[in-house]
Amino acid sequence: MFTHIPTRRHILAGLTAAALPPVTAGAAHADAGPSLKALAAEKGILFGSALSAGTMEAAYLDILKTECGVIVPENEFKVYVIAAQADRYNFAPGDAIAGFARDNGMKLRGHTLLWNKVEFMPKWLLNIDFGRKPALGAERYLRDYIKRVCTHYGDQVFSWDVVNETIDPKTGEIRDTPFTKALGFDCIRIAFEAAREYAPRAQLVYNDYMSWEAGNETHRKGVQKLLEMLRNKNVPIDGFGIQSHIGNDGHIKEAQHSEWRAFVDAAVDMKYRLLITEFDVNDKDLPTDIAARDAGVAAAAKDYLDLMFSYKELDQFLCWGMTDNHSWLQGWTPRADKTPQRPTPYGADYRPKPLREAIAAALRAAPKR
Ligand code: 9MR
Repeated sequence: MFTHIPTRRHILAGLTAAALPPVTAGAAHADAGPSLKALAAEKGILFGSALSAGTMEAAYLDILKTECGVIVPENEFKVYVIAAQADRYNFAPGDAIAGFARDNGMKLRGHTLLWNKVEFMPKWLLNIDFGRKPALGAERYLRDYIKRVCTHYGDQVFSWDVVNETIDPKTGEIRDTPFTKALGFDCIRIAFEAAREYAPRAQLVYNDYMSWEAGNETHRKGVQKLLEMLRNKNVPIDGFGIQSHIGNDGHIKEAQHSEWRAFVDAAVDMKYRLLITEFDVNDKDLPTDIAARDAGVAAAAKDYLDLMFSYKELDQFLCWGMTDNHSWLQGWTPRADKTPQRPTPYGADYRPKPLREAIAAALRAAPKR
């Protein structure tokens, strides 16, 4: 089971940051011109990043304060943190992040009310007994969980990833979980309805990681079918979160532009707002050489963001972390050459990289929404 603190990567990240000379955010931004949030705001886009409770150190927070208008807790609103124990809700890690956002005048996204994937549910929930009438029991549990989480954060969370990753990329079907066993598709409907009831002013989003690369066809098809079902059944939903972990399997050269456009067009035709919720660039298939690698990452990002920003329905853009040392990819998909990944706008030295400039350039080129 994955936990929010403290992973090997966080420990390594801490060591790396500690070993480096202190860099003030001002120095890091001196040549960078306007902040990413300012560039984005000019185009009607809200820019921000994920933040994890394990990485709340001052120099990192300075970058977030300078660059970001919105924060999303990377892990702290997940059920395996909030309800790690069946009989005790733990909001403390999430509250730390929410407090940081509030204290610094940043908006807050919520991720996620139903991550409908067994790998990310606490053990006790996997073995839960929903009683003699499992459909009723499961609905009661789900509604009560969503009620507690939504009312705890109230209007501070202006946008919720209500359901995350419920489509199995291999089959294109809804994944098997204790909730789908008891309720089938209805668990998705119930999650959105409960979110509408208990977070009535929040934007409600379906979030998933199907990407534009080859090999994602079944995943895209399954997600499109789900988006259609949600509309056909009048489920209360506003937005479609496209995670955008590009280079997912290290295939950033095999983007399928026209298939991707058709997929995004279909969501737009169904009147979904669009969000990039978790942007980063996996550099696994790029060379060891830093300059060549950073150029490859920047080029892939510019290509992708130019296409995505052409959709005026897209008005939120969040990175999944702002510095390489705090990226989940370090531990998740290590490079064959064992050098650290370089997937985010800032290096482990907290200085901006070519990816930051590529993001800035894409924002400058984006049409106003
Ligand atoms: O970045 C997150 C990592 O720290 C966690 O260990 C992992 C499991 O909870 O989740 C990662 O974030 C995922 C996000 O919640 C959903 N989309 C994919 C993200 C990267 O795996």
